[in-house]
Amino acid sequence: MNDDAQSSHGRLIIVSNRLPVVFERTGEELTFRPGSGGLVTALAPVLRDRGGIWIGWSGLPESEQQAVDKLLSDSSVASGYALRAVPLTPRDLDDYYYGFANEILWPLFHDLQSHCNFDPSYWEAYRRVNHKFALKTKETINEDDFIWIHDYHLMLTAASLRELDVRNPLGFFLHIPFPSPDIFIKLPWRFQVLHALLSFDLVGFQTMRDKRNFVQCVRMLLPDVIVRSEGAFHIMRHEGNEVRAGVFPISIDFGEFERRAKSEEVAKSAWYLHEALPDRQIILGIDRLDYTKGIPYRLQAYRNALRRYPALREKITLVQVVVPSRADIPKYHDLKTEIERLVSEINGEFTLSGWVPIHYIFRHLTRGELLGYYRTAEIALITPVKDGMNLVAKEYIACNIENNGVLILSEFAGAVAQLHRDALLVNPYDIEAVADALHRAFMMDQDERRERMRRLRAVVKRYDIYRWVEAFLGAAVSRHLFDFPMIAEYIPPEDAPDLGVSI
Ligand code: GDG
Repeated sequence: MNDDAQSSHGRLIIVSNRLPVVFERTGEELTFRPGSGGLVTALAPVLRDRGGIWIGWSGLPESEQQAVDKLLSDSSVASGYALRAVPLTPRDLDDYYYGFANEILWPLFHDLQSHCNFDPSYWEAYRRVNHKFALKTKETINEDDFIWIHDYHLMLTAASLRELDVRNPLGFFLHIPFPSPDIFIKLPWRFQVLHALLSFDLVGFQTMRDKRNFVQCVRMLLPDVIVRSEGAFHIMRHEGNEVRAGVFPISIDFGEFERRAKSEEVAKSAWYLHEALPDRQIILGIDRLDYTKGIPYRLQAYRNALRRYPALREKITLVQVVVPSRADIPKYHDLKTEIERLVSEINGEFTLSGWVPIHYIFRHLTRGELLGYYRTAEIALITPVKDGMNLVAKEYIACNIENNGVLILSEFAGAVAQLHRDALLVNPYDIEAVADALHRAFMMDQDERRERMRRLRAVVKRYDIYRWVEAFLGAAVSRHLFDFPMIAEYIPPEDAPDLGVSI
């Protein structure tokens, strides 16, 4: 164990696939700057106050590892907490990250098993790399540190740590959905993954449905495990270990989004965006390029709305931002081609002089641009076919400081569990229903918009990212079970058949 850590105790060790910083090399000089995600914003103060270390891959090739290690050991004091990099070889990256994580776990856990490539060599790499993360963690920690491991890339790390005789308390949070038993059993390594998850002390999910799926998988595949429920938690006894499973819906730094949305810079950018699209409502879609985000169905729904509701023509504009992602994977390339074909078909069918129905943007927006769109759009159209949470929905709400926006939200986004009362809910596969919701949002009067948005803002403000961190860490250290509020059962709309879905 690390000598310089001996004097401190009870620190927080975060382990995730990537470090929360961006490295930049200019000639001889290697530098890094903090990343901008909500997770790092929320965890940084805790890491600083309590002392802590973040362990993850640097994003750079192995040849840079010495330079990265040197830079990180020199800068640990300046950032208030230390960073430690796990070296990954090009083969690790291909087979563990692109392979097992992105070609198996990502599609399977989003219910898209037909997208999976169950290549056995990926499993070997996944085990090997999870072990590498465990070795780096072991060499970094102190006896009484709490270790919090994040996401689907690292589901075996606790089991490796236990094999390495690490006895520290171990927490895990899954950012993506956990699939139902019918889907999970298709994973050739289902027993190993489930066993490994039972090596943690606390396992956190985004929604009740994810937790329920996990518990059902354990009951079905590992009948020797004793499962009981206690308050909001399920407790599983397995080989002398007791694992608690709970629900912790992740959120955003509401105050920071709201503050920045009110700034002069964002107000100006919002004004210019609308000035360029006068007398019409802006419908905003913002997604990473990913087949889980339901972009082709959304475009078809938009076309359906323009066909069935001619009054919408020239009165609405869809701004669809697609952020490039995982471009090396062929499925993602095909998706981009499909999106661009649909955009050009729809623009070809409906464009009139002075009106283009879809503004398509394929690039990463600056934070200022993103907030400008959030603030100015009258309608957010968020229709993933499956999503762990969907932070874009919460960010849109936080930035809607004029209280005049309408959120159209997929029934299959985790966010629906908290936002279902005041968003317009849609089944993203039902393009006519999404078209109807667009029409309804367009027609909604200001009073109804204000009431709905006011309540949505109150929910996101109350249950922000700080509350999430507090809830997870509270549950991890306390023998008292922490019951996270605001988890609603999702009831499908009255006129829909009862799907028996609870989220
Ligand atoms: C995983 C789960 C879960 C997007 N475009 C731009 C941009 N963004 C930022 C947004 C938001 C983030 O990216 C996307 O967050 P999501 O939650 O929508 O999705 P994933 O990246 O898939 O994340 C997801 C999440 O983990 C947290 O647990 O909600 O379900 O899949 O923060 O603001 N940021 C900038 N320019 C862009 O163009 N600057």
